Amino acid sequence: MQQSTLVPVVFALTAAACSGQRPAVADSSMSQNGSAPAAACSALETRTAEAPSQKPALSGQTRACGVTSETAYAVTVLAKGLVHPWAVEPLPNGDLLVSERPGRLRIVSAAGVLGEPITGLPAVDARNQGGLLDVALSPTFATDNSIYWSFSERRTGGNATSVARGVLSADRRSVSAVRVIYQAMPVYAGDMHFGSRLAFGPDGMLYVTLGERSDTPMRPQAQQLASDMGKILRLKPDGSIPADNPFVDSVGASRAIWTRGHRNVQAAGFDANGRLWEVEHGTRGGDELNLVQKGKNYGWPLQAYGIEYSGAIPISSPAGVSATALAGMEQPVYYWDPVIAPSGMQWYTGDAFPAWKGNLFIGGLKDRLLVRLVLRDGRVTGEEHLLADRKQRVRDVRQGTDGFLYVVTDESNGELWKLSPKK
Ligand SMILES: [Ca+2]
Ligand SMILES: [Ca+2]
Repeated sequence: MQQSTLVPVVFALTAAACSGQRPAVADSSMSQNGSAPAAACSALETRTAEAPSQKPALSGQTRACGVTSETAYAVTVLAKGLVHPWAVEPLPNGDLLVSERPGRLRIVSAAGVLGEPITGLPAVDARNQGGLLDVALSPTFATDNSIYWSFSERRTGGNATSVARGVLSADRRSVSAVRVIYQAMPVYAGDMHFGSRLAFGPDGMLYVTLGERSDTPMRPQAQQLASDMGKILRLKPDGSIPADNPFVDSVGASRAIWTRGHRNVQAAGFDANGRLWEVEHGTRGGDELNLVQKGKNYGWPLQAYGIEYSGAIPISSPAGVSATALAGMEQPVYYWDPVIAPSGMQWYTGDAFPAWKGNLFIGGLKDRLLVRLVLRDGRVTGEEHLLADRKQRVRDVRQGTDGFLYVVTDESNGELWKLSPKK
């Protein structure tokens, strides 16, 4: 099953990394030398914006400098024939848990042997964007083999995203003690914008990202505290509600809510400082990177960059008109116009690629590539697009215990890739 492919060595130190008066430098020095490169470099994105009249509220908020990796890596295709894989989750022993959207969970060994579907998972509603979604290991996995997964659950009158927990058997062929620990509400008869990613924080809590179900009548729910739609939730590992959630005392509110105003969040992760970030599918011209902070409002659908996918301008919001900057709502740290269609993210903390330490990797579905962002002081200072030559929709990216990056591609014949330093 294993098949290795080497990619050409890519080195920076070219005029493409930075132009103008500034000396040509690789991104690693650019991010450390205290300068502000945004004003004097070539943006990676050169295509026409969907909403060219919109201006960013913050400098460097879009179209960051193009940067080039000063590191050589090899890509190994560990598995092929996966059906719309949605999540890859490295296990402590180097094997990989992989979800397939139609409802299967498998283990691919570190050597690339594709395992049979793990039995015991409940049925999923695998239509369009729905199905088996993210997988996460419990913080206590080493002692109890507990795993969590999110999925589109068929319910009376429609469906919605749910989160389940189960225990992986010693032979890793089945899960037992399966319990749905949270059912997002309300139920809706649709097949889009289910989210979702699962991320355990340094506080031991489980953060669950959701979508707002896409259809225009559902959009206002992203702002409504009575609904889980368009929210990031914070749960105890057993699914109960932490007492310090921001809306636990708000009458009529879903007590699980951590933040609101999201469109469809399929990427979330904690950085080395324990801060939660998410990347969400925005409008046509409005994909966003956000720093997720307790109780805050991220705008959708009242505040948004971009235009309707239909081409309509402006975004139709409950108020009739959307704006790009409203009082009391958070600005994205960064946005993409045109979009990348983000899914899956990883803050790189490993030792295998020292040049990438502290960088943020994000899957890109639309242009079929892996995004690398360089950040400095909480702002994006550089962007690179990797793996575009493979022309596959990148659905998830995770760092293994070996410090390598693992990627799955959202295709009917999806693949699992390992990025390791080129010897
Ligand atoms: Ca995951
Ligand atoms: Ca927003």
